[in-house]
Amino acid sequence: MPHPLSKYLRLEVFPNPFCAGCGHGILLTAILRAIDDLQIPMKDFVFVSGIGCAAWIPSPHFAADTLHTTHGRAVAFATGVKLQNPNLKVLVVSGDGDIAAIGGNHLIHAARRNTEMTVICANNAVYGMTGGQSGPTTPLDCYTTTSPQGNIEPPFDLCKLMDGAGAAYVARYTVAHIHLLIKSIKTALTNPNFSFIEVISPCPTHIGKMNASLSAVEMFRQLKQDYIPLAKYRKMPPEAQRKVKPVGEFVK
Ligand SMILES: Cc1ncc(C[n+]2csc(CCOP(=O)(O)OP(=O)(O)O)c2C)c(N)n1
Ligand SMILES: [Mg+2]
Repeated sequence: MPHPLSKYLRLEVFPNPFCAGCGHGILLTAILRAIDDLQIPMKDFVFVSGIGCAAWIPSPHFAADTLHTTHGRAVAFATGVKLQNPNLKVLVVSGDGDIAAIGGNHLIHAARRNTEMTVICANNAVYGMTGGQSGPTTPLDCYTTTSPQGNIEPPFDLCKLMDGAGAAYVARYTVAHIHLLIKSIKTALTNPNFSFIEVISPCPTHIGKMNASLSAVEMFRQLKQDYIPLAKYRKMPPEAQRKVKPVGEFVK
């Protein structure tokens, strides 16, 4: 029996390029499930990505119009698409390096201008495709190929950044919160404003290997321990809050 989502895929490009245990494949499925639930035809979408492992989520996998652009410029290309044809649904899917490092300025100004699009940042806390360098969301003390003694730079909280820049919808989930993530993608796709979703996606190949040789399974367990629903998080004492991060809808 064919997979119920296979009608949305270019099956000839499979198997996909993601490493075993990478969260990006789960995010790929979550996006397609949201689109399937909403019954929005693929011809209404343009999917835009930059360069990186996460940029492969829509392109070449989605059987739709996809723009696989240059590193850091996905939101800029997406803005151009939306201006040219406002009837299109524009969905940007790309990595933390792409969206928040080299592409950070495009991101904050699209939020400030309330350009109608959804931006999904697949945050694996590292430049995955280029060999595991630290980036703007790498946690303090985390070992990467460019922080062999532990990362000394504090990471951005992307949701706070987007809130501050004026985004109309801001949420964070992990790939271990799949039902809430699909619901959030549906909310974003039906919101006629700038929407931002940060999706925490484990990278066992770089972060796992460099940090206590965490396996993919252990990294998934850690996601469930470390990311706490917002309502519960708000009731925690400050010392306990410092050890975890909230998931949920921060701006709606
Ligand atoms: C202008 C430019 N600078 C740098 C690169 C090299 N480069 C390609 S992908 C990438 C980082 C990808 O990291 P991220 O966006 O977090 O995606 P991931 O691979 O982690 O999913 C870099 C630095 C490039 N292709 N173009
Ligand atoms: Mg990354």
